Amino acid sequence: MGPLANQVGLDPIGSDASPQLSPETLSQLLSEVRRFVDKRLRPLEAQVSETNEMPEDVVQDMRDLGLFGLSIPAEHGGLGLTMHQEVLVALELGRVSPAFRAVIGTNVGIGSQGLVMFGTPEQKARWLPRIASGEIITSFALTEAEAGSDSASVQTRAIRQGDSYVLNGAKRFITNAGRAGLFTVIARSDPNRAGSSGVSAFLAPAGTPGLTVGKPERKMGQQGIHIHEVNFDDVRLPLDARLGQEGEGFKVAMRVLDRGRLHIAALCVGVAERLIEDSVRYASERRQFGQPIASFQLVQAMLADSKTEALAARAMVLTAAGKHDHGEDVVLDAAACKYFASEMVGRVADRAVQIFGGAGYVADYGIERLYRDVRVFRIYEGTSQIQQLVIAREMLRQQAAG
Ligand code: COS
Repeated sequence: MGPLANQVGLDPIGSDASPQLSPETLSQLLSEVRRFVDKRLRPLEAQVSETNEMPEDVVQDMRDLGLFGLSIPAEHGGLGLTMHQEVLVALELGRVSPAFRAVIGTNVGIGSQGLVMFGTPEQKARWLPRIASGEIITSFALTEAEAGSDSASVQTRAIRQGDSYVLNGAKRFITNAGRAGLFTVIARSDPNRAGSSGVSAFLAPAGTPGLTVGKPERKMGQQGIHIHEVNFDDVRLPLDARLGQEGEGFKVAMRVLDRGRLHIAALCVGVAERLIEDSVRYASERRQFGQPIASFQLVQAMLADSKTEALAARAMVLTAAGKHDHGEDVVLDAAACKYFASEMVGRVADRAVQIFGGAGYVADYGIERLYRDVRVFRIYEGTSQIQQLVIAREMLRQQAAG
């Protein structure tokens, strides 16, 4: 039993969990995550935000609970959750400052899924068990100064020289890079091809000579989790460090992002539900004009709008995750979920500040912190504008395909 289990009486999530969790095991997992969030993480929110540091024992507790391996197949030591099950866990993890979820976020999402989908048996055997256990943290290095939304324009080069690829370039805003043991790097392997077809994906272990990580950026929210610049200066990788075929890197990135969008959308719903609960509680306690502000219809309207939108987003995410698990193409659905849920939680957070009034603007109440935390959901893993673009393009493609 890990320290968490000792502290709050939890059983570590079983390492023998199969890809098809029984309904009982799933419900046990969800209640353990909820207890972990409520009893262990929520009391630490303010401290993590103020110190901008994630306590190492919390990271260890996450390892003990199996959280780093949610999406890693059971044969490689993870819990092997379906997308629907992963989304249910993400809904629970959203009930606390999203900085905590970000600790495991890359291992569950963008840092591991390229390997899961495109890795060779040898690459999977080498890395996935250590990713699933949380022994190593992963990062996804796509974004550059001139390539964020326009992912096909990456300038970082990976030039083949004999039995190596030599990487040169700079990535930025890379989540968890300071802790990462493994980077999935999207780089241009064919400098003669300008677009997506000249791009490949690579697995670059931390500590490879020439791979350096810059200091953490100072950012608006989600303190305790860090983003960094990552530099590649003649970083030499063996040929078997390439993930997928040469020229397939853009597809790797897009497939990874498609999946991640459902997880992020669920997280947005979780944070919204938390903000709504806090708003209802505060509105019931806070008195003005001789009565709780919850009795005023204009306050009720804000609560009703937030609840309605959160329910809609929840339904969208669960439906899309189910479609994903049935093998359906969810490119449009995932983009729509990420778009709607991230915009929704922005509105919900804004109304929460309004309902809390002056207290919503004061740090001690925690609402302004969540207001700042959720802003990035509309930006990272594809901006709202990129999601709109993806949705419309898919609609037109489907129309053209008849
Ligand atoms: N899954 C698999 N393949 C995909 C795909 C997907 N979701 N989306 C595109 N592709 C393929 C296309 O089929 C095309 O293949 P072919 O050349 O064989 O036809 C290739 O990739 C290029 O696609 P496309 O021409 O559509 O690429 P664009 O440069 O026009 O870019 C957008 C498309 C803008 C949608 C893409 O760059 C994107 O999603 N950008 C946002 C990335 C992002 O989320 N960044 C955040 C930072 S990373 S945390």
